[in-house]
Amino acid sequence: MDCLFCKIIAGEIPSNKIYEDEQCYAFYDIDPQAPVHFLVIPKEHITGANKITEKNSAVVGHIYAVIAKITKELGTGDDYRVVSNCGKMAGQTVGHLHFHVLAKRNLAWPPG
Ligand code: IU
Repeated sequence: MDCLFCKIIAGEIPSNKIYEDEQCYAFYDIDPQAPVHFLVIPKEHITGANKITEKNSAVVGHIYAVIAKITKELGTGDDYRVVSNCGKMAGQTVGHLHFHVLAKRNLAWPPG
């Protein structure tokens, strides 16, 4: 298993865990880009947003529900941004589908 995020799920690489269930795992980003910055990843190894299919997509809806629950618990209000970088040009550095959640600062649009 070469995937860094699969290793985080397995506890082989440390992470600051926020939430876990049978389908997904959430942890604080080690290089935060906002006062609140965490990642939510599916436990199933999906390499990126371009590999979401009708067959494996249910976890994505679940992840958005988990994000709504976590942001409420963290007191971010209803203001947050969810980002999934796909591919090198979009800034993806880890080949395991992940959703960044950024909050508690004004976020510019468009992103860089
Ligand atoms: P990206 O969209 O693939 O660039 O996001 C990967 C993120 O994973 C990036 O923000 C890293 O800081 C973060 N991260 C982490 O939080 N913990 C780790 O052990 C590793 C990466 I490796």
